Amino acid sequence: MEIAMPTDWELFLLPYKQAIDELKIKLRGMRKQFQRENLHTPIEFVTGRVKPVDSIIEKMHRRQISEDLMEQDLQDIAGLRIMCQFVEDIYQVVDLIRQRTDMEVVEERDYITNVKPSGYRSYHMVIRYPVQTVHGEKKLLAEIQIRTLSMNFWATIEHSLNYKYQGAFPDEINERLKRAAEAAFMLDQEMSAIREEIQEAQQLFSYGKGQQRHEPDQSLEQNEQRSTDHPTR
Ligand code: 0O2
Ligand code: 0O2
Repeated sequence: MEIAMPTDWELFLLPYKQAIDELKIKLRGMRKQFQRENLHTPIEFVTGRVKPVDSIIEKMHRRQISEDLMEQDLQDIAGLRIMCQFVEDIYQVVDLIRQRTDMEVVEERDYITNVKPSGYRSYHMVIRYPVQTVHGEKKLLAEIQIRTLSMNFWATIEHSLNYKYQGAFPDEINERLKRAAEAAFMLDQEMSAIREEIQEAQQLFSYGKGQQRHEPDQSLEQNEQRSTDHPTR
C-alpha cells in the first residue's frame, strides 16, 4: 500500500511541538509546587520530544497506517517522559494526571504490572490535549511514559542496543537484558522498602542547606537551578 504523507512536516508538527513545550512546563510546575510546599516530589525530572519524521514514516509503514488515520493511530507523535524515584511515586503521578482538567486520559497501559516480554517496565498514559492555534483549538494525542530512574536506565540502554541489533538480539544478550531488567526492578523494590528513611534523609538534606545559607528561598532556587543543569532535564 502506498502511504500518503503530509507535504509540510514542519507545519504539521508545529502543534505537537507546542503541546510538548506546554506540557513540559505544566509537569515541571507540579515538581516545583511540591518543592515549594516542602513535600516529597513524586517527579524527579521531565523530558519530552516530538517523534522524528523518519521514525513517524517508519512506524506508519510498519503498521500500515494511512495519512488520514495517522493522528489517531500514532499516539506518540508527542512523547513525554516523567522520571520518579520510587515505584509508588509513579502511581501518585498517574492519579495527579487523571485529576487534571486541562487534559483527558484516553488510554492507560501498565507495563509495571504487565511487564513486556523484553523486560520493559513503565506506565504509559495517552492523553488528549487541546492546543490553541491561530485557526482555533486542535485536540491532539500525546503519550506520557512514567517510570523510575532504574526503569529508565534499563530502557535507555536496551533502546540503544536495539538500534545496533534491530531488535534481533543474540540469545545471550537477550537473557542478560532480561536479568538486568529484574535486577533493576529489585533495586526499585529495595529502595521502596526503605523509602520513608530515604525521604526523611532527603528532607533533612534540603533543610540543612537552607540553614547553612540562612536564606531558605535562595537555597530552593539553587536546588531548582541544579535540576535544570542536569543534561537530561
Ligand atoms: P535521543 O538520542 O533522541 O534519545 P529543555 O526543555 O530545554 O529542558 P529539551 O532540549 O527540549 O530540554 O529536551 P528534553 O525535554 O530534556 O528531552 C529530550 C530527550 O527526551 C530526548 O533525548 C529523548 O530521548 C527523551 N524523550 C523524552 N520523552 C520521550 C519519549 O516519549 N520517547 C522517546 N523516545 N524519547 C523521549 P535526546 O537528547 O533527543 O536524545
Ligand atoms: P521511540 O520514540 O523510539 O521510543 P509499538 O511502538 O507498536 O511497539 P505501541 O502499542 O505503539 O507499541 O505502544 P507501547 O508499546 O505502549 O509503547 C511504545 C513505546 O514504549 C516505544 O516507543 C518505547 O518508547 C517504549 N517501549 C515499549 N517497549 C519497549 C521495550 O521493550 N524497550 C524499550 N527500551 N522501550 C520500549 P517507540 O515506538 O519505540 O518509539
